[in-house]
Amino acid sequence: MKRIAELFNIEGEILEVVPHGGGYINDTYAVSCQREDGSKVRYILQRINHDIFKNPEALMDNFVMVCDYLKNIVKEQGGDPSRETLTVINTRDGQNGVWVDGNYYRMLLFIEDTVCYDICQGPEDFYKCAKAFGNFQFMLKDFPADKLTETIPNFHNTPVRFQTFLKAVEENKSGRAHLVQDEINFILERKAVTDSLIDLLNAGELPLKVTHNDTKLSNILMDVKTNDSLCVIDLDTIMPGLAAYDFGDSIRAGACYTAEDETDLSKVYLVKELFEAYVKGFIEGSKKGLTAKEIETLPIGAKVITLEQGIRFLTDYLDGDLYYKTQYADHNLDRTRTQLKLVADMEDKWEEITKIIEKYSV
Ligand code: GN1
Ligand code: MG
Repeated sequence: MKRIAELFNIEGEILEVVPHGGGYINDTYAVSCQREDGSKVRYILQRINHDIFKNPEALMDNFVMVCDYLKNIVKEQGGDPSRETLTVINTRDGQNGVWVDGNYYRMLLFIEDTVCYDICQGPEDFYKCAKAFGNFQFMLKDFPADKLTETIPNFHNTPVRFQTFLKAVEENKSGRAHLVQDEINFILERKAVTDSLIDLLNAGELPLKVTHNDTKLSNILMDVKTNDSLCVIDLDTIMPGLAAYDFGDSIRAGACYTAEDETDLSKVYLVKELFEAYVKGFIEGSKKGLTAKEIETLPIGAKVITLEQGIRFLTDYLDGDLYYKTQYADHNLDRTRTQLKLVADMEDKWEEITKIIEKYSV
């Protein structure tokens, strides 16, 4: 990894390269360096999983375009672009990334004195995340969407995810389908749900925007000094999408006090206070950039994206764990179950959820 890190335009001597973070797709390392004057600087080195992101160069073009665009806005807003946005470190010959032995790598500046959470720390914290993701969408409102390559086509096209799932059930490559009949049936019964957001988009009721598409809690860096949200990270799936995707993915991942792979399902449920904190923060962060219909349909986003994630985990379980990194045999199944439990709980609390949304309607 040291040899690869040296291909980039980094300062000083490399002291060490160690694995970093908990992503399911790419491999991430922290690179520590020492400058001649003795001061330290760190970088993030990532191997992009090219089985999933088929065109890493195009992905990096998106990445750099969005970072440059955001840096200008942050500057205009009086912020610090080196901490509030990601900084791509080019290779020594000026590229955004490099292929080494059949793998593609990129380098970013490490943003020091920050922390990110896998599990929600409470309503106040979640509100801050919501404001950051809402503001992220606001900052990109005039970004030319047609310049972006779709890094993963149909990423949040839930009906397509549903069809892929049906195929996985039929093919049953792992031979595990008989073990998960309850989960399969739960999803089959909700086919109509998988169509609901796309139907609203196709009917022209929701606007297509530039969205982040992977707005889980751990994709926000919190500043340990100010205890505020600082920087939205993981820009690999920035593509045209719906506000409800970003809202929904955050609720899915953060509006409960359990990890994505919690096995005690009695602990997995939608926490209304967290849901409300996120609604408030997201709407404020979006600075009146959401239409009445967008706000009204946010709960649909939460349900659809949570169900979609359950579908994606179960599809991978049936395929034999080819997509997500797993730590043990039933990892994808445990992840599936938390998502489906959350969907069921959202259904139970639907009336209360929509009441919360009404409170914040424009
Ligand atoms: C993956 O790699 P990571 O952890 O940022 C996935 C997301 C899922 C998430 C579930 C490209 O994100 O879509 O929501 O796992 N990313 C991709 O935790 O599929
Ligand atoms: Mg990601």
